Amino acid sequence: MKVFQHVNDIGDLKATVKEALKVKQNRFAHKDLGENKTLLMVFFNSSLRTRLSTQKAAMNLGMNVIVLDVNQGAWKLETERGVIMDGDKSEHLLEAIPVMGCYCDVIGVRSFARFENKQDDYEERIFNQFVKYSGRPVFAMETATVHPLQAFADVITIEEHKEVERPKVVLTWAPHPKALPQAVPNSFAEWINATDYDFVIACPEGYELDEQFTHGAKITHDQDEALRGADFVYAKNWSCFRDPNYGKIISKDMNWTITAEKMALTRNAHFMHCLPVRRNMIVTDEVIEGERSLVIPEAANREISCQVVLKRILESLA
Ligand code: AN0
Ligand code: CP
Repeated sequence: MKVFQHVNDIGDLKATVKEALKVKQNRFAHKDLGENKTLLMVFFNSSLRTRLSTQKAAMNLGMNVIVLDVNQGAWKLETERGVIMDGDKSEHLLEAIPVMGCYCDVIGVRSFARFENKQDDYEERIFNQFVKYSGRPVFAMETATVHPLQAFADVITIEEHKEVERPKVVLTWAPHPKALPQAVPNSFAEWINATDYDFVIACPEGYELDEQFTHGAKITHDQDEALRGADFVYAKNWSCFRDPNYGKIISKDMNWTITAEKMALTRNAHFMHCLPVRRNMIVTDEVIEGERSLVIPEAANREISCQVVLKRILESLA
């Protein structure tokens, strides 16, 4: 595997989840695979889980790890070609990327949507430059439009906790004070669409996601209707995808917060969120602390999803 960005990049999802559960049973079984191989993690944005779980996964495979926080200590990077660089940016991405490639064997990139230009975000301008110019396999640690390591961990978590063969999974928008990317819900939709689960997306009008990810899922603007009979409730805020409001907030409706009353509509559903989460905006204290909350097991599975991805990449280098 040379690029990891979409569910199709890992081949058969069922078989890959099986592989993940096997890795989880013995996470040091392949500790020689990464010997003398170096992972470079490049962060344009903050992280807690991705930063720690990706390092841990790499260490389980015997890799060395270098972390670069682009906005702390590195030169400020220009990303547009053709710009006269007379401002505060000392270096261009077009030199920085191949230089980074000199010092490592695999690169992980975190680069969120900037919401300046929808086309730039949805063409994955930053991530694709790493693919094109680094000369190394590259995987997404949340890019402008996707967060596949999270979605993969979420599918593993659902497989581990489902109580019926074909669970009803609800992805619901919830309110948040700041504009957030669509990457997490995009990938969640893409990966759940690759399973045979009953999948419903609930969001206020105007918050519909890009159909390239949601295609095939049921979409409703009635959260209560979506929650009825749900086995898993996956809450997340995102900003608008559709024009003319791309990257903007058009609702902060607190009636969409996941409360105990909302969870009572479900079939004793598990609560899920990728974290970080704003309590009592997205979800109440009571629900996130409740015994059906899976937020910590989801985070724990980030080590596993990443280890499977790194294993595939290392196997293709060998
Ligand atoms: C990010 C987002 O919503 O995409 C990262 C989530 C994993 N969240 C925030 O910026 C708060
Ligand atoms: N869920 C997730 O990716 O968290 P971080 O932003 O802390 O990495």
